[in-house]
Amino acid sequence: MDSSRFEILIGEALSAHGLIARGGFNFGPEENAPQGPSGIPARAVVVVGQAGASAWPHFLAWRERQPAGLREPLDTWAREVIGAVAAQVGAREVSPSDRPFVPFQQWAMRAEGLRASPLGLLMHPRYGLWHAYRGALLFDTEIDFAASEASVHLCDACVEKPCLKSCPVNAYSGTAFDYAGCRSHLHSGAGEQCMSAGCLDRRACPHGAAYRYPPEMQVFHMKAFVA
Ligand code: B12
Repeated sequence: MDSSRFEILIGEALSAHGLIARGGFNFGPEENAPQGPSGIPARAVVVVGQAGASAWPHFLAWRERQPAGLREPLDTWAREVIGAVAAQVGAREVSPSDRPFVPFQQWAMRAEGLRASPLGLLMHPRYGLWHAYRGALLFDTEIDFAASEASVHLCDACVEKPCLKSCPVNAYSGTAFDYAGCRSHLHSGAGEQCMSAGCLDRRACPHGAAYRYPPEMQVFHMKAFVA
């Protein structure tokens, strides 16, 4: 099968779950690549994710059919649906939550030409900060990826940096994230606004407004973060 037909097949299989292929790349021969489907080091990876709330209704419909109290439901759902796509296209699925962690942001930077915002989240030229990675497909053979165009890094032209001015406890310094400070604020009761509407620094970014997560999705992620 030629590579463009192959990429269309992967895209169609993922879109049934509101997911998208976020680009990919071939591992170099000297790289310490994770195992591909046959157990040898993978030669190629396709990164899978969501833009805005594209996968949210699919996840909610799936969760209604699951037992109450299921732990880590979003990871479980993503592993299930991306695992099924992997089986269909002869790949091995890996999750951002697999231990040891695989370097999803480094992979995404290579796959999509993105760079990090001052918050550590990758900035996308269309989705802004409102996107995430749900898995990746590892292949035994190289893929003839279309050359990715260098994308504009919107943070370069952002002088005001509102994302560094909205957090009540200044959890983001621009170079590091004060995980403990953020969590203790959220647990203190004073973090009600963050818990109900989402991270204030992330929401302060003007880009990707059309992809901003809806309130119930923000609440879901904040609850997962403080748990
Ligand atoms: C551990 C982890 C965290 C830890 C970070 C602890 C630390 N200082 O390392 C904590 C719990 C703080 C965290 C928080 C969040 N995280 Co996080 N996290 C991860 C995870 C699972 C592993 C990171 C890692 O060590 N990777 C291994 C190294 C080798 O890979 P890497 O690509 O080089 O990793 C880079 C990141 O770790 C980054 N980094 C370091 N510290 C932090 C802190 C934050 C907040 C972020 C976003 C990145 C980041 O720097 C590394 C060098 O490039 C990744 C998924 C993954 N597998 O990578 C998600 C991931 C980086 N997180 C992500 C997100 C969205 C968040 C949150 C914003 C959302 C949330 N609700 O969880 C929060 C921030 C809280 C808030 N105020 O909203 C996304 C980023 C997506 C994007 N658009 O770029 C990822 C990729 C998961 C995903 N499913 O997409 N996270």
